[in-house]
Amino acid sequence: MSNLEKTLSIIKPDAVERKLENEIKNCFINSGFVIEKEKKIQLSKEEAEDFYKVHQTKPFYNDLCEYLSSGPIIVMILKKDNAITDNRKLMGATDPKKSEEGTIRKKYGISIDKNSVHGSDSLENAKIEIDFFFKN
Ligand code: IDP
Ligand code: MG
Repeated sequence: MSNLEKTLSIIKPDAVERKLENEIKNCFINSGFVIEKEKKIQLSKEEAEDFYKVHQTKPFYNDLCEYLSSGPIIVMILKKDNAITDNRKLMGATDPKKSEEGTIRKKYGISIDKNSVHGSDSLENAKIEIDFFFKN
């Protein structure tokens, strides 16, 4: 049975800065994802804090929000069967040093904070995150 899902993906500032946008998009496309919507934006610090508010008690929260708002990002709605789980697999572990061969974070990630991509971690968060960026 099919299980068509949408997930929210972000190409983070470290990857946009290194001009990896098209290479990373091709990783998604070659793995069967359809990029349903996309836009290039730069978040304010306050918007980044709002987006990452689930992490507000973490010691790295301030650095994380500074970083996400430090330069342009590409936000995308990716569509595919089992998009949420499959995108998490394709991204690899949060820390690029621990991610598997062939994953986006293994290929392009620099460090645990500059790990090139974000992807929603659940159906519920995918809906919240898609609304965050694409609700008019
Ligand atoms: P995820 O991006 O793999 O879902 P989360 O645990 O949701 O990972 O963390 C959100 C982001 O916060 C990560 O992508 C990473 O950039 C950053 N982060 C997570 N853990 C640490 C840490 O221990 N030190 C610094 N940054 C971290
Ligand atoms: Mg997460």
